[in-house]
Amino acid sequence: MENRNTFLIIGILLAVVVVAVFVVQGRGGAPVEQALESPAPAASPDVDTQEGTSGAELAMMKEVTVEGDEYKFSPSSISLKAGESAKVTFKNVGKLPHNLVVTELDVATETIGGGKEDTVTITADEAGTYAFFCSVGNHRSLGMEGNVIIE
Ligand SMILES: [Cu+2]
Repeated sequence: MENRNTFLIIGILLAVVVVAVFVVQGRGGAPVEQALESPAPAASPDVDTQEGTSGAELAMMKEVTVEGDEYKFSPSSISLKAGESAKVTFKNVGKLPHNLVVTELDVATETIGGGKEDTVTITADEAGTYAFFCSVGNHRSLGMEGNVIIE
């Protein structure tokens, strides 16, 4: 009978010691340290995008819009300086198909229907006056012509 009581007391003491060890460990600073070690926010990516040289050149390129209608261009002249390039957007504001052609400068838009547009680049090398016109049917003789004037 005494042996059993002794074992019981030893068992209870062991249990108390185990619980005490758990409590002490639970108070350890480990969780706090982890909180302090949260990763630094990732550096924001460099948003300073570099535009290619071509982008910068396009931005500086002169832009001209020419409207085509039955049977005229507006404006009917495009002025450029020699060595300059221009982005020419041809808008067909009429009902019939039209285009814009500069034979001498080797430039031609697509033939486009009413409401459509097409863009071409004209590079002016030599000074001079170069006719542009619509090559559809007899549109040129009906008035669809103008001049690219390079100075
Ligand atoms: Cu035309």
